[in-house]
Amino acid sequence: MGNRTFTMIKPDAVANGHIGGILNMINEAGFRIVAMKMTQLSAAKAGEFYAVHKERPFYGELVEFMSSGHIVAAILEKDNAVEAFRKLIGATNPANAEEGTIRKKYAESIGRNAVHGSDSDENAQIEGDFFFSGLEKF
Ligand code: DAT
Ligand code: MG
Repeated sequence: MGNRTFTMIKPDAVANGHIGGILNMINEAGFRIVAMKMTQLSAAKAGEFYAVHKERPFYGELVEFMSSGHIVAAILEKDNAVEAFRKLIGATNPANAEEGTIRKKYAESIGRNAVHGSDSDENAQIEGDFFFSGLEKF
């Protein structure tokens, strides 16, 4: 068993019909999907999820966008999952994302950038727990 990371397919990618394409890239990269659900965040929940960014100038825009439509939340497993998944998604700004990354292929802009990926093992645990109960994470 590898370790775990947390991802969301963001409202832009869901609305644009890219759930299947993104899940295919995740599978092709060797991640096991441990848990997955489609849901929509309230503005309050989106604000809580991104609380670490609340002093940043883009926070209001980020919360509005992330609560604007359905998202797909998932816990993924692979050796070195956090780092491997950050590599697969590519740079925050798709203009800087490498060829072959999810954001290069699917992101519209730095704000509407198709996917989330946890930035540490600790945050992967916190973020997975935000969406999934213990019974859902097998
Ligand atoms: P990442 O999602 O690559 O971990 P982050 O944690 O720095 O990036 O920021 C969280 C999200 O906030 C990011 O995915 C999109 C949005 N964001 C970041 N920087 C932004 C900016 N300069 N303008 C608008 N949105 C931004
Ligand atoms: Mg981040």
